[in-house]
Amino acid sequence: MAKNPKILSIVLAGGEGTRLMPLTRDRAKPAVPFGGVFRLIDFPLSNLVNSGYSKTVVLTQYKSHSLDRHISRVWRFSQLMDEYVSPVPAQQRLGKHWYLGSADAIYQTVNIIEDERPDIVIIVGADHVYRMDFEQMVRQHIESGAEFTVAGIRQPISQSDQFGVIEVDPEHSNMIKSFQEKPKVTTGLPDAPDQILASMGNYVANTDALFEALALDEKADNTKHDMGGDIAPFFAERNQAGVYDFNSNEVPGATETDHAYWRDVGTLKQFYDAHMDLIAYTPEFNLYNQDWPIYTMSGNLPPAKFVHAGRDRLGHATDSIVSNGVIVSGGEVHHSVISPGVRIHSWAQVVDSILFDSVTINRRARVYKAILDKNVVLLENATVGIDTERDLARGFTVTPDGITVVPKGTVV
Ligand code: ADQ
Repeated sequence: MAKNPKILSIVLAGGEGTRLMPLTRDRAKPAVPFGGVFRLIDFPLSNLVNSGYSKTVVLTQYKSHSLDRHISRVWRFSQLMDEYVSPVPAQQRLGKHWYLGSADAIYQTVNIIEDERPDIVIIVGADHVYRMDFEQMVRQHIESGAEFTVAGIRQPISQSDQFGVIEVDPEHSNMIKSFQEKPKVTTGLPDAPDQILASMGNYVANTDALFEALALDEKADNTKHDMGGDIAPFFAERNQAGVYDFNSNEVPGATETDHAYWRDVGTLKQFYDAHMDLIAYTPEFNLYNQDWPIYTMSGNLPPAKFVHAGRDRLGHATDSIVSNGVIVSGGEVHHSVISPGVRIHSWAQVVDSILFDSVTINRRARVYKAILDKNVVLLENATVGIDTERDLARGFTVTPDGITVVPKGTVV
């Protein structure tokens, strides 16, 4: 391995995100808004840039229009410096099919990777909220001599069937003895029987070894062409898979509470809960850490404005995140995340909720424990989340935990 290996990052951004419906009805999961001004993909891309890696291809597939637009608007780097984030749509280069799985997605873009001739590739998913310095993982990968390294984090054993589960080699704690994708596990870790070591879906690989594994996988029967299901187990079987402990990752400016914060936001409940983490009194995930910024661009908007429209109409927000371009005029916002361009009018109430771009809440309307997608309008006196039976009857999604989700553009 060269002293300064050439590194290319690949972001897997083709997942459909069916469990986030209706938020993924018109957009790919990595393009789903998060935290008022961000999109999910801003988290992995910011982590890569902050780690010093500025050549990235983003593999897109389903409903990628708003994702492509976001990437080309926000993530355009200096061509002069040869730094880029480049969206690569499914090519159907190798046959008349879309990507079969995440491994196939990479295999079909081998020509693009070869153009860059990297020594090492970093492969990351696009649907998690976290801060991570990938440079520390790359360093361990090189030092261990493994061909392939998986980032691991402890998770409750009850969730083993949602993750790749790593069994560490007792002789070499940096190496993986076995890797199983989404098994139902009954035995936990030796020092924590109620936990497993889960794959975060982030990998570092030597390019040659990865190409070899992908080529074998492409020809194999009995494969889902999946990075977690097929490629990680392949390297584990030949004793070439290392494991990187995310808990050891140090990011500048991290607090004790948000050190090693990582959330899968694949379900509406997880998505909602991760938002509530942002607005906690001591935030579990601190968006204000400017030593490791999360980058985005949210339009040319003026600052948020709060208007007292009369004695009983004190426009205000408490325990909330309020974005630029918002006007709260005589209404009340509590414990909520408000995206750019939202309007909240007199006597209206928004509590425990997430409002996407340009939502309008008219006079006396009330919102409780809800996610309102872009351009939703609540007419005067309308309610959402107050009567979940009624919300269901109106065709809205209501999660088992009672979070109501109203699709883009609905007038209520
Ligand atoms: P999942 O998230 O269930 O588990 P998958 O659906 O393959 O795995 O998604 C992984 C990433 O690849 C996501 O970012 C997704 O958007 C993207 N992706 C999926 N199919 C794609 C395709 N055809 N083209 C491009 N991108 C695609 C994975 C691992 C587990 C690990 C969890 C952690 O497989 O081992 O534990 O992530 O959440």
